[in-house]
Amino acid sequence: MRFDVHDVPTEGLAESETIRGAYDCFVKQGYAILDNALPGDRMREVAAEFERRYAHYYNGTPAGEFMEVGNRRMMIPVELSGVFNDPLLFANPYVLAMLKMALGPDAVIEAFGAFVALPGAEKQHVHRDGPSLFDAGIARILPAHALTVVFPLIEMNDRHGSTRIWPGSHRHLENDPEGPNEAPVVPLGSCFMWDFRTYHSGTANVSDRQRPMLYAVYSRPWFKDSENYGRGVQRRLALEPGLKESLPKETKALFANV
Ligand SMILES: O=C(O)CCC(=O)C(=O)O
Repeated sequence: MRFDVHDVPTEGLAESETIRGAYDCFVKQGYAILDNALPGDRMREVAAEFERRYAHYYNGTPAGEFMEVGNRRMMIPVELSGVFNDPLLFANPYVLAMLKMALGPDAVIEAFGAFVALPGAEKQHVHRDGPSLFDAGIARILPAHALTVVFPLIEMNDRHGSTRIWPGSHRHLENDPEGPNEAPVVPLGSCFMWDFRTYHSGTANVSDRQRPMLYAVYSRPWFKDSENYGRGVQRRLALEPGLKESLPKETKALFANV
């Protein structure tokens, strides 16, 4: 389900009906889409800078810190500097309000980077971002311990590809790939968030353009994603020197583990 936050004032978000509705959807369906969480124009600037800074990863032979996450798909670190050093991205007020509800007041940022699906990328394997915390039935009724938020840098659609999601699958121990699923259209300025346990998969990119999207992972403060970063290929977070110190108290708290 999607929630348009365009006219939602950023004060008192914990009481906002829209944010409460999005949180309810996140708890029950394991995902939510927030439309107009950022100005589309701002995201176009970010997308242009992304191309300038990171196109060398996918033009020619990829080199540097990256992980292959499927056929013609990669995950790369994005340094929070320049245009990426923008609290609208890593501490978006709407996302922050959802985080506090889903992960508690001490939620931290765990990782930041980008997924890129190159032209011709086939559909990705269905996966969740990490295993259950416990190998027991209780795992599926627990509240979230981590979540992923993506910000498309090109519209997610059936040509560029999108992220197919299996609503409610965070409450299942195994996923039924034939079960109800959807691959939403997500424009620039919207963000798509899912519980770490929710099954999902990037769909094929049948266009001739690469499809980058920024991702941010947030978690409860005691959680460390050793599944995706344990191999030590890629940094989870790369910050411009002095970034943390420059932030106001509430935002700085997101970086408590850095
Ligand atoms: O490319 C996508 O839409 C999803 C990527 C993803 O979930 C992953 O690589 O873990």
